[in-house]
Amino acid sequence: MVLNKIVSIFERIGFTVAEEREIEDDWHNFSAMNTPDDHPARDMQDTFYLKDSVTRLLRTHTSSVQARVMTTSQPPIRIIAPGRVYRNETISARSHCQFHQVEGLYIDEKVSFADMKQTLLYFAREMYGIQTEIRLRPSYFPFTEPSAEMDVYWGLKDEVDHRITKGTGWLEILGCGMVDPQVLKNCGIDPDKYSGFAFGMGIERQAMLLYRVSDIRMYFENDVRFLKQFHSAQ
Ligand code: 2NL
Repeated sequence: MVLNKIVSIFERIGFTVAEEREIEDDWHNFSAMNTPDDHPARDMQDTFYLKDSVTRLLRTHTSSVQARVMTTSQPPIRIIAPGRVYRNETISARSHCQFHQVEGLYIDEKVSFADMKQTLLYFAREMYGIQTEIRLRPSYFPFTEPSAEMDVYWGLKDEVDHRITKGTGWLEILGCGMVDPQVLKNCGIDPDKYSGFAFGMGIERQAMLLYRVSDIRMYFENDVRFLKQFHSAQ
């Protein structure tokens, strides 16, 4: 199973799994993560709110898990948070309103961007093969600064490779960055003493790449002819 594979790669380097509720409040999902009140992600169009509620919602990412860990413990923190997340989106071959995500968080004294890059290179090589090359492109997330997206070199062996990499040979697999000092402060961690990195990835997306599944909707239709092709390692 793809999630088990991801989890065991990070467990080998000292990360532990953290799990939490799927129904969250807007503070843990958005405010703690530096997403202001007027941010479009908070809109009803993008987020499922519980009936007659303006504060209770289905979590849109598992950062809320990490917000809970940060507010209840002090560094060193080294966790991965897998779980189901929800977005109020139009369903297509590439995106669904429910999917699974793994986020990671590492906070300690003197954690650097180089630590992040080396950790994610290790992950990419364990996941996609020991020869895998990565590149980091500058990006933006409200909760990290600086932020980046990581691509792996997929190659251009056939027509499908050309299509999924848009002719570049590179494929985006995750987003990452140094935790914004304001996020640490929001959660009661002293940003003058501690720094950290975080990352997030869609699990269905990793599985689509590993097994060359072309349509994310296949995961939720429960067609046994599709599901039978995958056997859990445990
Ligand atoms: C993506 C990008 C990301 C994070 C998630 C995070 C969590 C905490 C603090 C700061 Cl507690 N950041 N999470 C950071 C960068 C990217 O996800 O593309 N996910 C599917």
